Amino acid sequence: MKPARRLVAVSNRVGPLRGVAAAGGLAVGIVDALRESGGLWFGWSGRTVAAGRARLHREHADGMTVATLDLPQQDFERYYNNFSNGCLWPLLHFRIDLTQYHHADSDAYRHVNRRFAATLVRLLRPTDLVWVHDFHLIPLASELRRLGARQRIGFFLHTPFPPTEILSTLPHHEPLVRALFDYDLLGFQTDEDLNRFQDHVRRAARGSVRGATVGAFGREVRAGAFPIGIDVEQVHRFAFTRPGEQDFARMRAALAGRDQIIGVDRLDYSKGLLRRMAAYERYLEQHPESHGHVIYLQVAPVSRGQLKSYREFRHEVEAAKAQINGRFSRFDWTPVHYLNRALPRRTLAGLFRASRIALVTPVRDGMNLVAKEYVAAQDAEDPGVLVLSRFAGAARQMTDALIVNPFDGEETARALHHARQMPLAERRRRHERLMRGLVEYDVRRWRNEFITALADAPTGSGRRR
Ligand code: GDG
Repeated sequence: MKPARRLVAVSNRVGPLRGVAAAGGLAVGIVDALRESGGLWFGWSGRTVAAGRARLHREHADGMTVATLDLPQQDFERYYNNFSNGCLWPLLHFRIDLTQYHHADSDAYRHVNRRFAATLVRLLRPTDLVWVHDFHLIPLASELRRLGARQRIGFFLHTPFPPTEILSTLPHHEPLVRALFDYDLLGFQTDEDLNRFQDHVRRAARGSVRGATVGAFGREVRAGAFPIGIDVEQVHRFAFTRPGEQDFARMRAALAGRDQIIGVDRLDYSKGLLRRMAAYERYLEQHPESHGHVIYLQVAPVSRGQLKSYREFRHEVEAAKAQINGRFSRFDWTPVHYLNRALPRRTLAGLFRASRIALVTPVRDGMNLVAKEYVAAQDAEDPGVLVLSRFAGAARQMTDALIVNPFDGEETARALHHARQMPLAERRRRHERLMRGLVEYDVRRWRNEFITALADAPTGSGRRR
C-alpha cells in the first residue's frame, strides 16, 4: 500500500534509477522511499546545453519518476563549479582561504535555483512532501514559495554548518540564511552543526531558539540533527558475496600477509589526504620494523577537476605519495599504493574487508560514509580497526573507533601503531559496538525520521512569529 503522501526529492545530481546499488550514497538512502510513495526525484540532468535549449527529461521506473532539467553551459559553470563548489563548499568546510566569491556567480546560483523552482512547481501536487538536498539548492524553497508553493518543504545539509565567524565572511550571507527560513524543517548531520546554526541565528540574525523551533526574520522553522547512516546489510553482503568476495580474495593474495591500511576519498582537500600521508610517513620513520609489512592503499577518484584548487591539491597529494615511495620503497615493497579512479562499490567492499586498518581522517566532514562502510564490511570474527578524525560527523557516533586529531600527525601515527598491535579481543569488542550503532542508526532510520519530522512540522509557508 502506498502512503498517502508522495515524496519529492530534489538534489543537484539525480539517479541513476537503475543500478542504484552501484551508485551508493544518497541514491541508496532515498530511492526506497521514493518507490514506496510513488515519488518524484528532481534535479539537474547532467547535461549542459546552449542557452534556450534546456529541456525537461522524464523517466518512469519501479513506480517512481525521475525528472531532470538541462542547464545552459554558462549558468552551470557559475552555479555549480564557481559558486557551489568554489565558494560554498570551502566555506562550509571552514576553508575561507580557498573561497572564491564573485557577484556574477552568486547571481547565477540564485538564477539556477529559480529555474529549478519554476520547473518543479509545475510537477508538484498539493499534498507532496518536498525534501531538498544540500548546499547547491539552499534558495529553492524561497523560489518555490514565491511561485505559490505551500507544500511542506524540508532541507538537509550534507556538509558541516560553519561557525558564525566563518559564515559571515561570505558576502551577502544574510539572504542565504534567510532563505533557510522558507523551509519547514532543516536537517543537519550532527548536534554540533545544529548548535552552530542556532548560534548564528541568535548572534547574527538576532533570532531565538525554543527547543526544536528556531525563529528569525519574522519566521519560524523546525531544526534538528539527523545523522545519515548506511545500508549496513548491503555493504556487508557486498564484501562477502561475489564479485566483492573475489576482489577480497585477490587483494588478500596480493598482500601476502602484509597489513593493509586503506583510505577511500573523493580527491578533495576536506578529506585530509596530505596530513594523512604525512602521518603515515611519520609512522614509517618511527617504526622501521613495519617496513615491508604494511601497505597504505589510497583510492582517490578525481573530483571537481575543473577547479584550480582541486587540480593543485591533486598535485600536492601525488607529490606527497611520490616522496614517501621514493624515500622508503624497496625493490620488493612499495609503501603507498594510489589509485586515481573510482572503483565499483562491490570491489570497495571487498577491499575494505581485506584491510586491517581504515584511515579516515578528514580535516572537516559532514558525516563520512566511508568510515561506516569500512566497519560494515568487516568480518566480525577478525575485524579491522577504524582510525577516525574527530572532525568527521561520524566521530560523534563512532566513539569506539580510534579517534584522532588529524592536525596532530604524531597522534595519528601512534593510532596506526595501536591499531596494528590491537589484540583480537579488543578489535572484536570495538567492532561489535560500532556495528550496533550502525544498525541502530542506519539509512532507513535517517530517512524515516526526517520524513516523519517533515510531515509533523507546523504547516506551510508564511508562518509568522
Ligand atoms: C557528502 C559529505 C556526507 C568513494 N570512492 C568511491 C566511491 N565512494 C563512495 C563511498 C561513499 C561515498 O562515495 C562518499 O561519501 P562520504 O560521506 O565519504 O563523502 P562525500 O562524497 O564528501 O559526501 C559527507 C555525505 O555527503 C552523505 O551525507 O557523509 O560528509 O561531504 O559511499 O563509498 N564509490 C564508488 N567508487 C569509488 O571509488 N563506487
